[in-house]
Amino acid sequence: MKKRMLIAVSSGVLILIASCVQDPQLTDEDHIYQLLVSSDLAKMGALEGQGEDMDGKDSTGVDLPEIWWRELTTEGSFQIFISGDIEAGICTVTVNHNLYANFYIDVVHDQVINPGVKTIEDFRERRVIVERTGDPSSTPHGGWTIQSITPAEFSLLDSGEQEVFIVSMKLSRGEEVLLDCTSPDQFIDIEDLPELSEGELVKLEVTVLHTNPQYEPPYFVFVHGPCPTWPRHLMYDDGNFGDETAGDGIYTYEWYTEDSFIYFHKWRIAADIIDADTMADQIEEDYDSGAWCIPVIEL
Ligand SMILES: [Ca+2]
Ligand SMILES: [Ca+2]
Ligand SMILES: [Ca+2]
Repeated sequence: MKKRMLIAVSSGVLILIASCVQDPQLTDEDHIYQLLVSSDLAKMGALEGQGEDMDGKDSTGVDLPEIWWRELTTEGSFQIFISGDIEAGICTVTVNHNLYANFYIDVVHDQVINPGVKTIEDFRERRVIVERTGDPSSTPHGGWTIQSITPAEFSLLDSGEQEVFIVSMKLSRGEEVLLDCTSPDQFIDIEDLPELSEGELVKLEVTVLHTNPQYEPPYFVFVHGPCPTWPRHLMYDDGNFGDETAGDGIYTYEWYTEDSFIYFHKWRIAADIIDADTMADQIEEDYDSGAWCIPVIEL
């Protein structure tokens, strides 16, 4: 099986720093590392939020687990890889922060929480453009600031096992498109990140891919964010919840923003696909999921 390897090509600088550097003469690499490790814009979350009670079925009567949730066990070290010319004062940084978690799933509809556990080993990656915009000697982080970011992409560490993928995510508020992302490599200027306050009607539309569908439906799609009551909800392609066209492959969830986060301090919105094979039982080690996650500026 193919294991994903840390990206490390010869043209760049790989930096692995376990703790804060004490040396007063910090290098630019040190400053950039500390900027990213301390920034909410570079963090990637763990999609731990729980979901609404589906009573075991979606709106079309398809069986869903009685309950499921993810629980972080440990995170890998925060790793950055810098490419571009640091001397020129602008560079692209790839941030990797692996995720080790448990996927608790209860498919026995007996009104008792008696889940099985599946292992999650995820590779999370985000790219960030940083620029030196301030005086290196008198501004934080040596004058380095974050200019733009890609979505955080969650994929399986064992990439050969992955069959489900997010393909696009679009967030809108009425006619206003707040985010239209068609690639995990798409940079979003931090000035253009979605800005939301509580009580706004927003809609997330997502397209996905399953490379080897075995079930009907082949997968389930979820939104994580400041959603009603629970921070996680099922997305629909059946004409409900703001979905414009049933069965067109665009999964939708429309909601009034609400501060439902239990685990998180900062708002973010994620699109999350889970293989139906993963959801069909609570005993097989067959966790398969992919997600994109973007920070949201809370007004
Ligand atoms: Ca149960
Ligand atoms: Ca649709
Ligand atoms: Ca299975």
